Amino acid sequence: MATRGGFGWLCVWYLCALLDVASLQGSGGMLYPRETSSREVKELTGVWSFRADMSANRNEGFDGAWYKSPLATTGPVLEMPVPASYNDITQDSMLRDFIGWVWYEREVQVPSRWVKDEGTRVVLRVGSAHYYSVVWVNGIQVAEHEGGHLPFEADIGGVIREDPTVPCRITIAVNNTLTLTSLPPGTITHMNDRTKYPGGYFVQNIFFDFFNYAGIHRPVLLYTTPKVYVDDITVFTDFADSTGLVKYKVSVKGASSANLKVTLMDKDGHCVATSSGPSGVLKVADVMLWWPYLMHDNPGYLYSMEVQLSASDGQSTFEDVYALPVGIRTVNVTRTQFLINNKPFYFHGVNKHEDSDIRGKGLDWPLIVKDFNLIKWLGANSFRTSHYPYAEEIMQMCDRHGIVVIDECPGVGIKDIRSFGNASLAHHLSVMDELVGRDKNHPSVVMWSVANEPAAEMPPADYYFSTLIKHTKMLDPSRPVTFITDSNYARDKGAPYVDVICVNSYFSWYHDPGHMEVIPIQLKTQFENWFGKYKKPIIQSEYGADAVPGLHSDPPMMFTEEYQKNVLQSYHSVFDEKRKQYVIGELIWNFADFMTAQGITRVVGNKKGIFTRQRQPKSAAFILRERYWRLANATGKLPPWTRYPCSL
Ligand code: GCB
Repeated sequence: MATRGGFGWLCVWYLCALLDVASLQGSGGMLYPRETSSREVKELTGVWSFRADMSANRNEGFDGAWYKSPLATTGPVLEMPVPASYNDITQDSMLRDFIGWVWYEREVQVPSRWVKDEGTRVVLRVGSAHYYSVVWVNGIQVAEHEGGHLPFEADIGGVIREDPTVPCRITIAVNNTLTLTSLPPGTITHMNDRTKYPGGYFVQNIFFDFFNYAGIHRPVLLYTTPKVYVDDITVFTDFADSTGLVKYKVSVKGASSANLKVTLMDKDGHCVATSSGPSGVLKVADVMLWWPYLMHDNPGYLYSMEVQLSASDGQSTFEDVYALPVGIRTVNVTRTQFLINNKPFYFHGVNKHEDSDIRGKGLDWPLIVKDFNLIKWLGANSFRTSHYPYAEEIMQMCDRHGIVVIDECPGVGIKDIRSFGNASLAHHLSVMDELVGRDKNHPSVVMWSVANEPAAEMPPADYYFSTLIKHTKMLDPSRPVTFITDSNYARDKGAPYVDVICVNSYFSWYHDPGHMEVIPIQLKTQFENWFGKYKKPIIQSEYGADAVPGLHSDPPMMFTEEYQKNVLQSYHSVFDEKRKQYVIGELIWNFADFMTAQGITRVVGNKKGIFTRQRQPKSAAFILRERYWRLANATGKLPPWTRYPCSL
């Protein structure tokens, strides 16, 4: 991790160097679709037609070309909400546990001015679909994408203009099968013993601990841009004394040259800096830095960077406008500290899942806003996107509220040696390209996590992780990189390459169950081993215990609220000792109970939440709340009105 140099040209040089390296990545941008004076957005949220392909080989949809005609003409359809996982919407257990292709379809009335104006690009964007998707418009394939959790899009202007009289029919086939090379990986086992299983019986094996929800999880949209348009923006920020620096690079598509005007506005809409051209540095006097929640009395300060493009193709003139929220802050790591704006930052936060009743992993605004309210109530300043990238809308909330994010890719459950091969690595690298491409401009994102608890003791892991981590640093030299390891100290391959060591451990739960008295000694040993060997700061990236809400016992027994509470408190006393040395954070597992596959260790899901799945607090939530506000008061700079126990 590079450290920030002095002000002036050194700073500018450093930012330029960052930008040149970062601009090496992927060809196309994935700017979040925003309405501006030159762009319109049409959400396709609502009820779509749906059918799961229950045929033995799951291929009837392709054999019968279900995309060629309205889905209802090829068989019965269900009504299915988008966005949502399909698994918990019906009463059919076959659909809940379905593996294979499902088909979604809806018709859209595209505004005629979009169709008539040949100078308008009409783009279809899928926020995420889980995992492999093929998209057709009016029977013509327009996109194919591998991987859930990340957006993909296609310019469909040509297709809809072929026959403007027909409504635009969008068909999306989504396959949730996990393979040795997908992320997360999985395997399929065919059960061929006819004395035990019916013909054609197969199961999906997964190596991670959350329900394999599937479907179209995030909004599907149509949006427009002019034919010549702002395709991507990359910003790196720095500051010295009271001057902020925003080094930017804008990439344009549709023309070889364009005039660009860049204006940075403050929150009140006042222009604070301007520039022109595809790259440059905006200098902001009396800068308002982006600060984390509870570290400053004005957290999450965002400027708006407005990029105005004008270009001509000889016949017409095109004008495009895009407004990107920009937070000015720095991130650095030393041997023992994590610095935001050169001040020590201690992560007191949570691990989450995108998970809720009925919706599964579908984006749901009431849930998102409730979760942010709970995070703030708790006094948490951060979370980790365990175990996959979260919705862009959530990242935007983090920017606005100053919630710091460790941004994790879906590299979870890499346990089979065959998932360390070249094809797996190539896919993992391209997922990192997509993730960094999508999230690089979020000030809330302070670190990339490339994997969770891989079987890093396996021989190919060293090459795999050194390549992956180097690649991620090449994509974004401005942020530290980590992978999440577990308490098995043998799994330290990769640790030499990371900037921060993140360790998950479940003492007195998966090891020595019921023996909370071993926590202090085992936790101290864990920290001393890792720091002793690598001399890098450490985050306790997971710890916790299951608690069935309403179950009590004293003395505490496993699965009761008292046991969960006491486990947390035993960890906390060691954190308090080590955070004065090199422990830079603690993230509880988990924010809320969440659904898992059925199994003998899970009673309708994982119960390590400090909130229930319905977001009601268990006893542990109050313990954590007291602690987090105490930590915030000790490590942050809080104005009196935010001091615990005020109500928010
Ligand atoms: C872990 C995993 C997480 C699990 C958790 C548990 O180490 O990273 O995905 O849910 O433990 O509760 O077992």
